[in-house]
Amino acid sequence: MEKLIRTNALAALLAVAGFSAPLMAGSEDVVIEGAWSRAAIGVNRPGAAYMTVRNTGDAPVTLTGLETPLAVMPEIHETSTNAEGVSSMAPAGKITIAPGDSIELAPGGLHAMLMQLQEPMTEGETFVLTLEFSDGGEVTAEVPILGIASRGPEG
Ligand SMILES: [Cu+2]
Repeated sequence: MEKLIRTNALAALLAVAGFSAPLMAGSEDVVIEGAWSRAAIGVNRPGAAYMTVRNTGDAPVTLTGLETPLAVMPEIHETSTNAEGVSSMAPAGKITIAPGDSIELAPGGLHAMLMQLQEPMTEGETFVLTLEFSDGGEVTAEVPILGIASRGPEG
């Protein structure tokens, strides 16, 4: 009994000192690479942003949502093409990225849809896009706005 009490006291001490398992696990190891978006005329049509989201940690992470001052309703979408060759897009829901794995947000596939733009997307400017994860963590990227016909940072 005495030993049990001592063990609990030690555990409490370690917890206070920060040695317990962190509540947030995973999203602090997420890295965003190659973020970009296209300029758009006006704010009536939604914009889109593209990037690679890499999980460099050893625990899976789940992307649950987006936040940006540029758009009222940012959302991860996925474009798919049916048997007739007609493409459409729909919310992609939650996306889990395995340890060491990454997801591509690129034209024709997954993308960050920026609905209800608050201001026009002007070439040469940047905006902040925050990715939200199921562990409560957030990862923020500075997204450059490229030319209206751009196909990515390399052209
Ligand atoms: Cu979309």
